Amino acid sequence: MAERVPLMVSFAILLSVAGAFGVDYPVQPVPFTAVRITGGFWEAKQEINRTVTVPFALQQCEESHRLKNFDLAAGTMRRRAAGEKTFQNTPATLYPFDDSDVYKVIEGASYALSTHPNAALEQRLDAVIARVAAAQELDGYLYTFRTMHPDSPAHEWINQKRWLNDPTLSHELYNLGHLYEAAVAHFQATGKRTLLEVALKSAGLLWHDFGSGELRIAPGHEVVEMGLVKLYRVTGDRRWLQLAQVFLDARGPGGPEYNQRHLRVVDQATAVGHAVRANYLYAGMADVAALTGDQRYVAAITRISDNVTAKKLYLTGSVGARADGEAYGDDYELPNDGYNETCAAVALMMWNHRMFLLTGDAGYVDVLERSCFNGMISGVSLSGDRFFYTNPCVYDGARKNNSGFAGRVPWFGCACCPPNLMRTLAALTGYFYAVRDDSLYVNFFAQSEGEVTVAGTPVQLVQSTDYPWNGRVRLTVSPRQPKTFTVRVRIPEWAQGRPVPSDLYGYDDPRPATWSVQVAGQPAAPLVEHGYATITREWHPGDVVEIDLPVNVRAVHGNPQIAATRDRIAFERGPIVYCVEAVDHSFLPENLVVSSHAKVIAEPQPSLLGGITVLKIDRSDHAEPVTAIPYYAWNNRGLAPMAVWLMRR
Ligand code: FUB
Ligand code: ZN
Repeated sequence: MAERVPLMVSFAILLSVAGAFGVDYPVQPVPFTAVRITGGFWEAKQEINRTVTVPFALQQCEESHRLKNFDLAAGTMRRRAAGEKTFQNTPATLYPFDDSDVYKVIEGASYALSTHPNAALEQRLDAVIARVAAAQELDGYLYTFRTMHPDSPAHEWINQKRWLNDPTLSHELYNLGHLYEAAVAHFQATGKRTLLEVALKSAGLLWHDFGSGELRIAPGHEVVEMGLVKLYRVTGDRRWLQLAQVFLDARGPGGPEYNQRHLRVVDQATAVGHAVRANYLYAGMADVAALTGDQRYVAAITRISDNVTAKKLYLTGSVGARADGEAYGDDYELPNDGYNETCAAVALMMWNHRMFLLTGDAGYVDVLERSCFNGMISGVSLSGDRFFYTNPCVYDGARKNNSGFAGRVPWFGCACCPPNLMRTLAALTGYFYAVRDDSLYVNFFAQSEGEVTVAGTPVQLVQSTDYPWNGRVRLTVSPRQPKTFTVRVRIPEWAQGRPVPSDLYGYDDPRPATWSVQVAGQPAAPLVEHGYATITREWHPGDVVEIDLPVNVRAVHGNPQIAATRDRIAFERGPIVYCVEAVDHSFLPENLVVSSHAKVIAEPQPSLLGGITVLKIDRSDHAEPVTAIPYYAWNNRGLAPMAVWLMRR
């Protein structure tokens, strides 16, 4: 098997052949609407998301009064227009960024509408959008906390003047970033321009206020950059792309690390500060780099990504170790009780996906997959209506670490995570495939059907698999007519003998799994390039690629520089990280001693926790083996201690 080329080198190689960089991503994602999940692991999760989480989140926006804030803002404008010059309302919720939750819920619900048209849901969104639109000021300004209470700041984070406190905490631009993403999602789902017009009016105001470059405001919480890029993509209006760049270039030097204003973005080299902000920034830089061709952004985010993958990533694919500032820690600062906000995992997925689109390197998708199966979906209960804000690797059974609560809860005062998860799951199939020229990238393994265009030819793709419980995947490739192109099948890093593309974690037995690929019934010996098994041939309708990625149980150790994992052992199987939960045992999981050579058996349990494979870890000195469950499924059977990293003997 070919060695993976280091990321910087691979990017340089790619640039020499990628004509499209500067026009868009060299690798183009296949939209989520072109791929349908037809069974298996993700079908259950996506169905719960669509049928439970989406309506639940809409209801929470109502009950928590986030929607009422829009009514209050509209009410103030109405009463003042009618002559009550001093009338104002008091916000009905705690935070000026609460508007953003409504936008994220609209976005996620719109994705669900795209895949499953639903007249009742569409009407419900129409009503929500009408309330949002009514809260927009005449010149396009939209920020309910100010509009409902215009004469003096309604919150200590807000300045009397628009935008001035955005570099610190007002979140005016953060809310708008989520508005723009929602507007594009809603327009694409329904063809309706209702929310899109609100977004465009708002963006017009940004252009008026920031387009000249005179007012230099670095967004205190990034995301407006990605939102503006989406507006650009849907309208073709270059002002929105320019604005995204204006906001990127307004950062640093000399500000706080907390929100990545310490250096100019092109000079940044490590992931610092608030993890969600940071990951949204890096994802936004990738977007702007792809569309403008500015390689300085690419160089910076490649350095930063290398720093995360080599020194700041949890085994579960989570990031943001520190509760203080919800921030990235120092290198190797990865305590087992780390903070690991769900949104940070979502944002890491977005960023890694974009790194893949820039480079065509599977290492980024390996990280994305790890976050997806572990530290991201751990954020939602199997029932779809209870959430984690934090995702630690150890829990004592009592600590109120989940935004002030012990265990999963229905909603939060600061409710960024639930709708972030919801929108991610609703559009998950957008991560499955990608295309570049005459290459098709197969990134996710999941029971599904999709339609893509490769080398100008429509190709139907059908995957049949029980992944992640079983690593056998049958991919049927059916071009409309015989056509030569390359299928690039990701061979995950875990199948090649390493959990992640760095030395941050290792397998006790680092030998690669004996993975194999067969094409049309014949064993293939594909070259592995940038982490992909490459198969170039003339494809005929119904050709079958059989991929076998043996999901052996692997004992994992941490890099010796991670204090928290010294003398500890964790277990994985395929992309799934396991944990031990005290529901299955009477002892404290973190004190559990397991031999490095323990025999471990994987046992499918279709009726446990939505259908999982458990691990039975033998302890020679005890009659009963230890049961380990997938990390993502913990705390679905009540509050109990849990640990990913066990003591090693
Ligand atoms: O600041 C808005 C959101 O609230 C952040 O993304 C989360 O980390 C939480 O602090
Ligand atoms: Zn969050």
